[in-house]
Amino acid sequence: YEPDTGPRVRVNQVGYLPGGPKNATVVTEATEPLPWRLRSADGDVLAEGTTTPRGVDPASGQNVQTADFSAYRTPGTGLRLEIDGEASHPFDISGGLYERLRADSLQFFYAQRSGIAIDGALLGEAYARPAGHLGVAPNQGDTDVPCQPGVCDYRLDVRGGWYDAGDHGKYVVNGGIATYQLLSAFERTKTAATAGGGAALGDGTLRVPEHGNGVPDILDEARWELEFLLRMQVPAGQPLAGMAHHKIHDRNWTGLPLAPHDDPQPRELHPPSTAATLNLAAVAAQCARLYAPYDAAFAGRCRTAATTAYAAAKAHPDRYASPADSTGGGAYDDTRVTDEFYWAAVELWLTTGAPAYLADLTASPHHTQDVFEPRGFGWQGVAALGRLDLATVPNALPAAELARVRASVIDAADGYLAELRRQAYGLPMPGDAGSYFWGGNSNVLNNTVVLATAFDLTGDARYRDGAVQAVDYLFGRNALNISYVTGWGEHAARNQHSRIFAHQLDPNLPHPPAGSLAGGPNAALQDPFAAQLLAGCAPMFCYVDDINSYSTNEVAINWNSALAWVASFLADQGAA
Ligand code: 9MR
Repeated sequence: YEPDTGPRVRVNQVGYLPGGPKNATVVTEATEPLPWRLRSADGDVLAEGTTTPRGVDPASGQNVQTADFSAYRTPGTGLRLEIDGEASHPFDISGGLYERLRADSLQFFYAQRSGIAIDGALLGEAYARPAGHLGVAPNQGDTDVPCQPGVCDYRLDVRGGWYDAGDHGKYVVNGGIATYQLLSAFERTKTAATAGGGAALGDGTLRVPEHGNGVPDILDEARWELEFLLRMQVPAGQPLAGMAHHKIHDRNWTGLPLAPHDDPQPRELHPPSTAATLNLAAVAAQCARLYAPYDAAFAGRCRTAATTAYAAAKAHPDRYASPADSTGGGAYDDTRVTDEFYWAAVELWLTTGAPAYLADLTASPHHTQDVFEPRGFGWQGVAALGRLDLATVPNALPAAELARVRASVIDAADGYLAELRRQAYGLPMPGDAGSYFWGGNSNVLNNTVVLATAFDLTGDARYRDGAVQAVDYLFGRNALNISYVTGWGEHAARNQHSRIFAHQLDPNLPHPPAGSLAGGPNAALQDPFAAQLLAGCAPMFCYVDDINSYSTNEVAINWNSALAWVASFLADQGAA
């Protein structure tokens, strides 16, 4: 299998911010520096310079050189970079580059909503569909869902929320990190100097049914999931009251395509877990402080859920979701929950100021450890979420403590900066196969969140430039010359694994909406399609834009939430 990788000059196909870094990579046999030329859409030479030989890039196996044209700052469209007789895909230089991505990346969540009809007038007629999983035949849920045999003898109404990914499952741990990132993108508008007070995320900024209700649309979208997460809590009076069920999904895996309202499978609640319970505690605590100005009753419900969930987790600290529980839905297993305890304690303390949570977070091993790993945080490792909020959300930590917390974010950002400079393709993750795993594109973005936060904390342009540069990789500056975001860039992924957006299998169905992020190269090739097609691939080549490859090319709420956070940051930098 030889993918068509297009021109050997690899750029961010979306483009570059006028005042930002502008880097490209060329695949070449040459080992001596080469001349580069930046050309206008009309072919005029706008700037020229010389490349830097970088040798063989370990993740791609390619001999590469890099070009830096940051000094050119004039806005333009349809520009191309020419090196070694080859011209790149066209790109723009513009401050408004990422403005629409801010909304596109968030619209994905509306498209993933369960329990509500998707309005074609809002999202485009191709995306209109009836409500899924409201108990209307052939659906069997999610309004009155039993537990798996032997797990409980009550039934719960767990309607709503977002479908996790290309499947119809709903998982509290992954809903947790995704909701956190949307709420964090909103909360950042209260503290970050470049966030313009949050107008760009306010009411009327998204195409959601709730626009015009006086509440910022990003909060309306996040609330759709929060209401579901609250419903997953074990009711008072039942065994394990206050804990959260780990997940709810089909009894058996279904095929593709399958519209949510056509899913005939029985739906089942899986056992409560400590990790899910702490995810609920953390995001419900965020909810309590962020919705208070808009809906005091809802904020109060969140606060109660957060405190009861946290107490239940402390009473049952070792209920782990089984790695074997992956029939009909993903496992989302996790046997180390000290990081979830830390994150939940942080959020509860930031919201309530109660000394008991401060005592818990201070006693956590994560409070003094480096929580930022080279390959980024994710649903299984969430200590960084707590640390980032402790560093940015106003709180009463003693000055020296707060300084140490903030310094840890900046140290981590220094590490990611050094890493992206080492990489010929500029990504802020180590250059070996270990960086190419299931959903790794979201980890690239999560490291970008840390760079962006370091900029918000310090105002030091090196971190902003690092964050801006890091996304070049996702928008086409990579071995496959592909943008991993649908609708963004000349050559972009659009056949992501999804039961809903299954255009590749049925031309009457849409592609994923613009702004949908693919999981990305996965050197472990964990689906049969990729394993057969891509056997022996160099890590950065272990990806295929085919709907069958769920381990390299799925969509997922926790990946798009990372994109949404970063897109909002980038849009702010273009405007700044
Ligand atoms: O994102 C998850 C990834 O970290 C795991 O390695 C993988 C296998 O367990 O599962 C991924 O999550 C999938 C989930 O299990 C089911 N819904 C689709 C998710 C994205 O592929």
